[in-house]
This record gives sequence, C-alpha cells and structure tokens, in this order.
Amino acid sequence: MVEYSSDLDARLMAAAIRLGARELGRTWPNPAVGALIVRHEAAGPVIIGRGWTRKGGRPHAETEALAQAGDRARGATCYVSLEPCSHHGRTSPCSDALIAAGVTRVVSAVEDPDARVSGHGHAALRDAGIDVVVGIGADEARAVHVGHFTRVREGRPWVTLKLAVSRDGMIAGPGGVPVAITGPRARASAHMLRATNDAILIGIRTALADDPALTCRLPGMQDRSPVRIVLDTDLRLPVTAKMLDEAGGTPVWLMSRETADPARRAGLERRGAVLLPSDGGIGAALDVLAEHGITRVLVEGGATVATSLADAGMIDEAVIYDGAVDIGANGVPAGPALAAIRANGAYRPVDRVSLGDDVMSTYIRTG
Ligand code: AOF
Ligand code: ZN
Repeated sequence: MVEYSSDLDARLMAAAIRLGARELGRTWPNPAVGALIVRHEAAGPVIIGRGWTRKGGRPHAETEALAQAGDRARGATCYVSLEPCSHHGRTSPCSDALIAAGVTRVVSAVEDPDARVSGHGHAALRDAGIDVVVGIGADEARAVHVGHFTRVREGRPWVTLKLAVSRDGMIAGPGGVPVAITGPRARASAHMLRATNDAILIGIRTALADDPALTCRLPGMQDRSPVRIVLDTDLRLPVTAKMLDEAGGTPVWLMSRETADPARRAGLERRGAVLLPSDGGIGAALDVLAEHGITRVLVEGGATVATSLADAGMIDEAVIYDGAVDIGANGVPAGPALAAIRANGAYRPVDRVSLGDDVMSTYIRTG
C-alpha cells in the first residue's frame, strides 16, 4: 500500500497550479488548468504526464497529461488545479478519460463553479471507485481561476485596473498628453500584465490621446497580446489608429452604440475591428465581454473609465505603479479611482515590489 504524504501532495499540487497559470491570458473562455500524472514509487514520485489547458480552451489539461502518460497512468495519481469536467462539451469529459486510463487517485484543488460540472466531476470519479481528495492548494488555485469563477458566478470578467501615477499624483500631462511616468522595468512588468490577461480595455479618450498599439512587446512574448478593446460609444476611433495596423494579430473590439454612424462602422470593420454593442455603461459592457468569453480584463486608461469602474464598484484588483517623476499641478489627477483603492479597508495590499525608481503595488478588493 502506497503512503501518500500531504506535504508531497501539496508540493505536487503547487506544481500543477503553476503549470496551468503559465497559460493565463490564452485559454479563455476556459480556465487555465494544470495537471500532473504521478506514479508514487518507493524511491519517490515520478511525474509521467504534464498537461495544461491549451489556447482557446482545448484540449483540457487532464487530456494532455494522460496522453503523455499513456499506459503508465494505470494506478497513478492525477493532480489537477480544478475539478475535472464531467460534461460533454467540445470533447468528452476529462472525468471519463481519467477513469478509462485507470487512474486510482485524483487530488483536485477546488470544485468548478460551472453548473455543468460543479461537484459532478468529483462524484463521477468517486462513483468509479477513485480516491478523490479535494481542497489541497485551494487558495492558490482560486487565485489563478479567479477570472473563470467571476465570469461563471457574476457574468462579468475579473477586472484589474492598472494605473501609473506620478509622484505628485497625476496620470497624464495637461489636457491628457501622455507622459512617461515609469521606467523600463515597470513598463516590462506592465507588458507582462497584458500577456496574462485575456483582454485589455481603454476608453476612447485614451485611444485618441495616446494612439496606443496595446500589444505585448516583451521579447519572445509577442504572441501573448490580449484582445484589445476600446469603449468607443460613438465610434470616434480613426481608421488610421495604430492598433488597427496590427488587427490581424490579435483582435480589436470596439464597443459602441448600435446607432453609431454606419459609414464609420463599415470603415472600421474593413480595418479588421469587431464591433460589439454597448450603450456606454461600464457594467453592461463587462457583461458583453463575459458573453464573448473574456474572463480577465486589464483596464489601462484613462481617468474616465477608471472613475466609472470605481463608482460601479467593479475594480477587483488594482496594480499601481508609483513613478518618480513630477508632472505638475495642471496634469490629469489620478482622481477618485486611486482614492477608492487607497481608502482604508476597501482593498488589501497583496504585493509591493521596487522596479528601478518605481514601486509596483497590487491591491485586491476586500469582501
Ligand atoms: C477541465 N480541464 O483543462 C479545463 C476545464 O467548452 P468546454 O467543453 O471546453 O468546457 C468548458 C468548461 O470546462 C469550462 O467552463 C470549465 O468549467 C471547464 N474547464 N475543465 O476539466 C481543463 N479548461
Ligand atoms: Zn475537462
């Protein structure tokens, strides 16, 4: 009889969670799940299969890990960062695949809130005589799957607000002109945020003022650019916008009123933009994004969007880069969004790192 140590289970689960988390930003509409197939041998554990959810959500992590393990999966343990699915979705259920492969133990971090799966995956495994352990690494797994959980439970994506704030509390120069607030290390970290979110969202004013490409430009990670979304109620984005030059790479979605000028619609669609309906309200826009599969969205600007998100109580997480430059009193102040995040008790700081002359602080909403 093999002895399973809870310490070893915790370490192998942590590895499975990390394996899945590497794909954050690519697996939407699915969660970024990681799975390991492990044989517990006298000399120690041997990992015989590793899998993670692939781009667009298929194949699922367990299928990949089982394919690698082959016949050796018989009698092995599967460590998986989310309850194995039990529904007939785009392929047959992972719980069936685990049973068919002869896995005898499944260590699963957390139940899947998706109503098609919720509890049924674990039950199916137990019904087949598999020893199922649930809850090891649950907090870490929940943090990785927070986008999936928010989309399934609340019908909207998890919202991360990114703000770069000058030493004197400004986010842009006079009249909204862009100013370099942070240095290269902070900028690289902001590009990493882009890479790990499904989508990046800005308001039309920022799009007009900055003409940003909104891509991830980290070396070797150019293929990790998120869907680029502009809240552009009246379709004011010019067809010459830089982000449309690269529309072939990752999609550009413009959220606009359905009554927006048809000629402008046609012009932007010819440039590759996808138009989604929005009446201008941020809450409704987020619902539409969730319907289109977005589980995590990074909001990068500007003050208007940040303020309406703060007013709607929809900033789940905030990443604040405090820069070392001063902009001056006639700049654009960071305003109510930053005040809401730094207000006592509303958000809890979870991370704080120095990046050159800048400081990056991450906050998560309490309650
Ligand atoms: C797993 N392993 O790696 C993932 C799971 O549309 P489908 O058929 O791909 O199903 C999507 C649902 O499957 C998704 O909402 C989530 O509940 C689950 N994702 N499950 O067992 C995986 N990505
Ligand atoms: Zn599955």
